[in-house]
Amino acid sequence: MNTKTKISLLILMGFLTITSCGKKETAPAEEQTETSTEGEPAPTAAPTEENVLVIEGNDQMQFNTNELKAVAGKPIKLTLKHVGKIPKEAMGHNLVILQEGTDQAAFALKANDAKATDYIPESEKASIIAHTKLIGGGEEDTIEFTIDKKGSYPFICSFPGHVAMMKGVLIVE
Ligand SMILES: [Cu+2]
Repeated sequence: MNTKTKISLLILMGFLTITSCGKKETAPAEEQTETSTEGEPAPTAAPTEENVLVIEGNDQMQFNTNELKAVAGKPIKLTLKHVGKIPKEAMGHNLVILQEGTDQAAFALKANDAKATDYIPESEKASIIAHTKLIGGGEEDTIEFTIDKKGSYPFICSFPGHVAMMKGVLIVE
């Protein structure tokens, strides 16, 4: 007995789907641009300020730098720190900023005789732009002043004998 298996062929009719690509893009013509507001930068924990200077003097009769830099026409805040231990009678330090072209040696000689005014010679006031007070070990002093004219201004410690080692230049740009 032959089992005739009728295989019915299913004719699959493939439908050709014609997809017409008629895309209509309606893009927004205008893009909104946000105008950024000019806000102040977010405050930081330790803001960096211009014209804030710190210089140290020690028991070895030395400043820790011989060059300071500042911007003209803006207040300068300068701090002198005595990081040593010796009292000011024996190892006093100050920082005296002098006019350009001042004869430092001549100034220092006058300063030697000005013990009563902490070695700031009254007769030479015209040559002094600014100065700290005389301090001893562990002390510090901060002064504020402004220099309008760009230039190189010598600074010294006017304690007797110190100018030989304790001197430098403040560059104002
Ligand atoms: Cu000194």
